[in-house]
This record gives sequence, C-alpha cells and structure tokens, in this order.
Amino acid sequence: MTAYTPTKQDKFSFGLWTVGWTAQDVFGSSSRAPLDPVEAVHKLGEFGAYGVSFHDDDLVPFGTDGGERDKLIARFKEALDATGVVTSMVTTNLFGHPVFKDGGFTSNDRAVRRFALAKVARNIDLAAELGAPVYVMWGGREGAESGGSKDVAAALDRYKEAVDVLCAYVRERGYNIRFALEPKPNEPRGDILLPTIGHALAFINSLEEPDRVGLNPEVGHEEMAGLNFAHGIAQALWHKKLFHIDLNGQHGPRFDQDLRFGAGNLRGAFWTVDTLETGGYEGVRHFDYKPPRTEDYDGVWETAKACMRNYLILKEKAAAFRADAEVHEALAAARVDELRQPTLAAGESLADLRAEEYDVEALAARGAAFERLDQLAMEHLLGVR
Ligand code: GLT
Ligand code: MN
Ligand code: MN
Repeated sequence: MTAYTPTKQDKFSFGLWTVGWTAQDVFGSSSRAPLDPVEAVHKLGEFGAYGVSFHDDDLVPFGTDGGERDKLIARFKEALDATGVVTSMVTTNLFGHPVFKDGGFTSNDRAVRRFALAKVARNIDLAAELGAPVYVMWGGREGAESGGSKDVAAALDRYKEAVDVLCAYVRERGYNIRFALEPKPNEPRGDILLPTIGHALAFINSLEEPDRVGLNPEVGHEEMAGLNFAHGIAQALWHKKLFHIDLNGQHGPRFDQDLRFGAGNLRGAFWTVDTLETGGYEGVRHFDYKPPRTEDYDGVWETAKACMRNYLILKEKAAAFRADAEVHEALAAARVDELRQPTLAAGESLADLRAEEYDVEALAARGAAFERLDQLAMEHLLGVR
C-alpha cells in the first residue's frame, strides 16, 4: 500500500481550480464552500504533491487590485515556502467573466481583445516572479455557436497575433517561460478554435516563435472528440511539443467530465502512463479534474490522493508489462521493433523496391499477432500477471 505514496520526485501537480472547485454547474449552485488557496497548498504538499498551478483569478479574485492583491500573493508565497510546493504552471482566466463571452484573443470586439492581452501580460509577470516554467493558454471561449458569426481565418490571425505578442513580451523581459496551448473541441463554446492536438500543432507552425510554444493536452478533451489520447501525446512528443499535460478521466464523447485520473477510460489511462513513462516526457504530471459535486472536502481530498495513487499504480503495471518476458516475445511476434527499421536500407532507392518480387498473397496471409499483446496488457491491468 505504502508503495503508492507519492513523493516530490513523482512531480505531481494540481490546479488550484481543481480541488478548489466549489461544484457549481449548469443546473445548480455550489455544493462546497470556497477553499483558501493557502489551505490547498498545505494539503497538496502534505499528500506529496510537487507543484501547484493557478489562473490569475483563482489566486486573486477578478477586480482585486493594489494592496489587497499584493497581500493575497504574499500569503500564497508563504504557503509555497512553508511546504516546498512549487508553482509549476500558471494560466489566465479568459472565460469566466462575461466580458469574455465571445472569447479573449479572438473576440470580435477589439476592445475585449486588448483587455485580454493586458490581463495575460500582467499575470505573466506574476508567473515569472514565482518561477513558473510553463504558461498555459486554454481558449475555451474562443469559438462560436452561431453560424456566420466568426470569420475563422480572421480569428486565427488574431490568435496568432496574441501568441506572437506574448512570446515577444516574454523574450524581451528575459523570462524563462514557455507557452502551452490546450486544445478542446467544445464546451463552453459550441465549437472551439484549435479543437484537437493536431489542430494546435499545425497552428504552432504559423507562429513567429514556434520553439517557445507547445501543448498542454488534456485526456478528457481528446476523448470528447473520440480520439486516442496516448496516440495524441505520442505525436506531441514526436514533435517535441509536449510541454505540459492535463491528466483526468472521461467516459467517451459527452460533456467534459474532468473525473479523477484513472476513472472513465482506464485502459486509455494505462497507455497514457506507459507513453509518458517510456516516451521521454520530463514535465510535471498535472491533474486537471473536478471532484464531483456529490463530495464534501473529505471526498475532495480522497480524489486528489486517488489521482496520484492511480498514476503510481498504473506506472507500476506499465513497467511490469514492459519487463514481462512473454510480452517481449509477443512484441517480437507483432514486429513492433521492425517498425523502427527504415523501409529503405542505406543506399537503396525507390527503384530497388520497384524491382523486387513480392509474394503479396503470402504477405496478406500473415497474421499480425497484435491481440496477444493487447491481452497481456489487459491481464497486467487486471492484476492477474
Ligand atoms: C478550465 C478548463 C481546463 C483548463 C484550465 C486552464 S481552466 O478549468 O476546463 O481544461 O485546463 O485554463
Ligand atoms: Mn485542462
Ligand atoms: Mn476538462
């Protein structure tokens, strides 16, 4: 049991808005009282978390200025110092206030776009002050419901303009910060811009400083679009763009459930952990989930501990799968290694391939032997191996 106790080396982190979600939803008001960010940091630190992340408005309520803002930041810093918890990521709330009802960076209203950029820049200064290496941009309100209301090309021009301006700002200030775009297909907007990992990767190529910008993919967001999250992050890693990750749980295409990590698609979670642990990901293991509305704070802390515990259990299962001799055999039978071999040998040309004789029927008759491998993974996951 104690084997699954998290330590700071595991690099787990949580958003203040996760354990601090007071559980208001579209149909009902809050079921929990607000949580003091200072208490959140102390609890998370006590449970073994490495980092904490926050939106500007999670720490300093919208519209709080001057001395009161300074006080809130100072007591938050005290909590970080007392617990050794670090600020692993910072982000901006460009979705909660009604001013952002048509988005921040891509609102049709130019004055709103200008206000949004100013809001982000101010919070980037705080992120730099707290030493956060990653700054997330989740554009949940960047999108549309109404046909004809959004010129998508112009919106992407403005999205690019915003990210370019902020990259230049960070560079000019000498801040050691990289940006991570977080895709989501829908909710709260009917259709959100940059809906998937793939869309966001393509968008990054159009930026002035593409090296400074990567991704913060979220399990549930890709699964809402019916996509394979482990494959998505594997591609992000291949592009060297997995700067951060939002781990949580989701039951297929439906509303964004933000369940604790491991709930929902458990098999998907297994392959996600396997990909992170074997694919060279070095960032924090960040949980972005919402403790269900049914829970009081005891339940909230149970879910926070469970996110980390489930990750560690799955990490052990994935490692056992990778170390299993029968799995090695099954991998060989499935020619998994063979895919790493270039299709053309050194010095060969397409002409050599065209000249070769192929026994197509024999190749077609050859079984791929993938299911045995899948079953072995399943048995590790089910705890019978
Ligand atoms: C919001 C959203 C998350 C994002 C957060 C960062 S805020 O809770 O649902 O997916 O990661 O802005
Ligand atoms: Mn998220
Ligand atoms: Mn989500």
